Amino acid sequence: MSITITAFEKSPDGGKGLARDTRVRWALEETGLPYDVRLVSFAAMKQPEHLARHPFGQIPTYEEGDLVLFETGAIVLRIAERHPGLLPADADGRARAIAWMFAAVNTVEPPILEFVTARLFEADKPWAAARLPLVADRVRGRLKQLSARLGKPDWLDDAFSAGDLMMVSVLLRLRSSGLLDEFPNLAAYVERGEARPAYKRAFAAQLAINAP
Ligand code: GTB
Repeated sequence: MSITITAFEKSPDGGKGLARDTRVRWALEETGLPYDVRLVSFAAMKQPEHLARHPFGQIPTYEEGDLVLFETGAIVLRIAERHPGLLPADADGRARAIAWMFAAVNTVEPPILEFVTARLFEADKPWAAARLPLVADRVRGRLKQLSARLGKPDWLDDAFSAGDLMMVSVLLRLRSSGLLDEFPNLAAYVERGEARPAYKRAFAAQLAINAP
């Protein structure tokens, strides 16, 4: 069954790999699945054809035969459940990996998004200087907890899983802020993710489209 995902026609990040199609590409590369990419402009994302795939007019989406999915957590889970390489074989290990996927998008990503929004998109607001330290501290709080839990091991729960793929993808958004470097084990964790051949292939594929 052929797979098609959608991605920005031109990502605003100019190829830093921060748009969310990268995590889906990464999952597909980890499992060795071939895929096609349909590039969409910001205007096209809000048109009925794309809204039929994604109710919120966003990327990425995932098409596999009659199945159309949105939300990266759901997409990566679909890939991970059907193809070896991203979830442990034992049921309890799978459940824990899925818990880390939810933790990434539900617990760690929200304060990071708040921080990124405050830093990059609200910097000209009169209240920006007062708000930024507050949201930065919320991120630090989460990173401190995650750092304590990860400790020294390479991955969150034994072998690399879809939980790590999602967590590393979420943390990557912090790189340019320097916040990640306050937690050396998390910075090293993210580097381990980026060093995986599958991540490198995913990154190169999006860069080929988005490089300025
Ligand atoms: N919860 C959804 C998911 O996980 O799939 C969120 C999807 C989402 O936010 N998609 C963004 C989008 O389509 C692209 S990734 N935005 C357009 C819109 O809402 O109109 C977010 C993103 C965009 C740009 C950068 N960047 O330039 O650095 C980074 C991340």
